[in-house]
Amino acid sequence: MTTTTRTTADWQALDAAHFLHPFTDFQALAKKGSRIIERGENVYLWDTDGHRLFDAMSGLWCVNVGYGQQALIDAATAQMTKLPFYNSFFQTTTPPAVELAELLAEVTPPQFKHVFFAGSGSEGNDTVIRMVRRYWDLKGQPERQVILSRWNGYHGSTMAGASLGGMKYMHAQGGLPIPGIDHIDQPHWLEHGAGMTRDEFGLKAAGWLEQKILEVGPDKVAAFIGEPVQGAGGVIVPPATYWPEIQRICDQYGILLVSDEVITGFGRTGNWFGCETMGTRPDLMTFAKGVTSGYVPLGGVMVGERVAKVLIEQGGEFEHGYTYSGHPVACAVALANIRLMREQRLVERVRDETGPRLAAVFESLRDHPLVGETQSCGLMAALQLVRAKDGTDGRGTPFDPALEVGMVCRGHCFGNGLVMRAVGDRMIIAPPLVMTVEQVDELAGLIRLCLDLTLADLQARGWV
Ligand code: PXG
Repeated sequence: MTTTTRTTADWQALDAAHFLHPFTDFQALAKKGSRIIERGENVYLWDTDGHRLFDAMSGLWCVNVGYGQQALIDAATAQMTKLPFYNSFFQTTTPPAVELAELLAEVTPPQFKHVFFAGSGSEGNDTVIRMVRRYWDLKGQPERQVILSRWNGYHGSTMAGASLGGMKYMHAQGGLPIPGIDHIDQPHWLEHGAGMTRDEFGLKAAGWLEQKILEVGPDKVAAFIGEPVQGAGGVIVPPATYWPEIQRICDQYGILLVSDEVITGFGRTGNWFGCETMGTRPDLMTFAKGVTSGYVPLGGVMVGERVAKVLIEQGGEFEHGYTYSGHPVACAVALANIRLMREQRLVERVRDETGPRLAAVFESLRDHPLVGETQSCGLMAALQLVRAKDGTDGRGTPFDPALEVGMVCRGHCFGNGLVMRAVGDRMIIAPPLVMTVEQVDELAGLIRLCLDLTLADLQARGWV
């Protein structure tokens, strides 16, 4: 709790004076003043001016059980009272970390019996690189160093995470990627699939992995990492043919498959993990965000038996770990979060009720003059803003990117009580998994209102 009462302007001035925000143009924000979010309940947020917002981004893809869940609050309080911290180095452990490891083995696919805990998704992916290279060392193939990933994938913001990720603007700052990481194009049909059906394109895009493996040398490639559905890249749902073909290629060349489930894990796609939705059998799986619904930071890597067996039986010491690996408070909150998800059948609700309803809503939005392609998977969805809807394949004519039409739309969303993200001209959502079918309809109404306001605004500017 803060100890002082301040006005919005006070908070903005203090914020600008002292707080360097992530992924932010500091000067531009200081000029404009940040939005101060003060309170949350269920799927709603309130700012310091008392405005209510429908949080269709679940905080930052994480508050899956919604705000104000007493069971998580109680779990944190009880654990902080009993034992706020102890480490898991030096042959020690704590009961919440052990119980969470057991529960994770239960809710993840059957190949996963072990977990390595970290503090975030980025740290989890750092662990992935260390672990993958260690695995191949122990297998007697130390030359297998190269990890392949995709352009416009997102895997975090540490040196390792940003290197695995395919955001060129991130690579441009700080001399990235680090050595031994290489990228292939993303399975984005709108960008690369002209003249092909989605299924044809899915096979072609997976083929880029095989081409890259042959180019690098099959005996040098250690692993392939990808998000089942790209999140930060713009909710890009790959064609159904893509992931099974990726799995086939990884199997053929003996390459480890890593599923980055930081966003898609814990129910987001209508199964516990996105790999189940996409039909892959990953060897490693990064998680964070939804494991605690973001109430406290926790991340980690699920380690499949293929890798775990080698690390355990042939390993000796694995020289890696974080102070907060297995933090007892974070693990206690994760336990409460996963139990709540089970009690409330959240994954089943996304699969059978809210997910299909959201899919129908996004399909119906295609009648709007500004909307080209729409995509959804469970409770994540995207719509592409277009200048004109020519043709029949949903491509339409894009806006000039310099106009930043997505940001115009985003402004109308914030101004009318809706948090919806813009990735270029692609508007994306990932609402809390606790939302009801009625709230999906409420969200649909808000989105349509904001699209109408955006259209009127663009017409007034003469951009459409
Ligand atoms: N992998 C994936 C797939 C992610 O989405 C990370 C790793 C890194 O997690 P940490 O906990 O280190 O942030 C993420 C994080 C956005 C946005 O703009 C997305 C993320 C983080 C910040 C912003 O959509 N995803």
